[in-house]
Amino acid sequence: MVVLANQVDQISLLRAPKPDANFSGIPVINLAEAGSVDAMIKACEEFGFFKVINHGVPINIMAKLEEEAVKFFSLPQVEKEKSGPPNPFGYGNKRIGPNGDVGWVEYLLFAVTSKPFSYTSMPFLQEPSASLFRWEEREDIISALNEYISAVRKLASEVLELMAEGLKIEPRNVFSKLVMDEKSDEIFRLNHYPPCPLFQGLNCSLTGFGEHTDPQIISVLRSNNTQGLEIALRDGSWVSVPSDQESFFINIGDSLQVMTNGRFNSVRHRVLANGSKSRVSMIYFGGPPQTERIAPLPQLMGEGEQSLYREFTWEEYKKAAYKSRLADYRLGQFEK
Ligand code: GA4
Repeated sequence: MVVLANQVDQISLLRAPKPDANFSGIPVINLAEAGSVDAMIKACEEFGFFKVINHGVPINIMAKLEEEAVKFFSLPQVEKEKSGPPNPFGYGNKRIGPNGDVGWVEYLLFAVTSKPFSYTSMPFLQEPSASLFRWEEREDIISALNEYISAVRKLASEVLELMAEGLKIEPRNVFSKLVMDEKSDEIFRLNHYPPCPLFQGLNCSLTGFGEHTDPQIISVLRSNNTQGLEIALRDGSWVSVPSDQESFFINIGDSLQVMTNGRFNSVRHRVLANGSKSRVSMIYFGGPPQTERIAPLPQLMGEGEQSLYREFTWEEYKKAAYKSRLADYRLGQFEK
């Protein structure tokens, strides 16, 4: 009976056919090159998405966290469930968010905080919702998470500063200060898309994580060498992003789209699970403090230009997001 229920789950997530061949047009931004700022702005406008190379984050920090994530996801299901359910933080399996979305994915969601947390070894992470898992005894994954999050948070801030430079607005930290603030609302997510034996060898795939945009300012994603991520281009067509375990992928979130009055595009993306190979991804979501007013920056408004959005705070937007389905166009209700 359990087996049958599992198979029905898989069938309802079935998509045909398998993802198209890799798209070769993903913008690549070389952080070690001075001239990359203009290319970054173009990528934010055209795609809301780009890949970052020469980012300065040591590969071993990425590899270590991947290793620890694989160890966690290989635990027996009952062990993993001790860290769930993910409302909103903790272990989740197949159910995404509170409104009925499902995907062929299991994950861990963490709140990131700059306030010292009671686990001395865990300065950045808040406890997942259930503590039966005894996180305080999992030193290895906790230290890998902390090391990784510190590095990626710094990278997010650097990228946001380059964006301000490219847009020729002052101060340089106009975006980055929002995610670096001690009250900033940051989330970290480890995703595991397991293989799916039922569909191995068939020319089809499963919805791993359905299409959506990220509500925050910026997201920084790193995955292992398994493909699956797709982004929507401005014309609505979907392209497959070639995996690259040594690089990071940057997503523009809805809040940055609003702050640039629609100049930057928050990218719609999704993940297809391919049936035969595990995909592991780790994503940092940089959001502002709850009370922050999200509105177009006056420095970016041309003469007579009107805001496309009515005013709202990050807290309001987040509340609305958690009432929505994954694929909803969440900015719609805030448009003028
Ligand atoms: C999408 C981006 C992040 O993964 C996330 C997701 C969140 C969740 O998984 O709990 C949401 C989704 C995300 C947006 C709409 C709501 C909330 C699931 C969902 C249906 C952690 C986030 O911040 O928003």
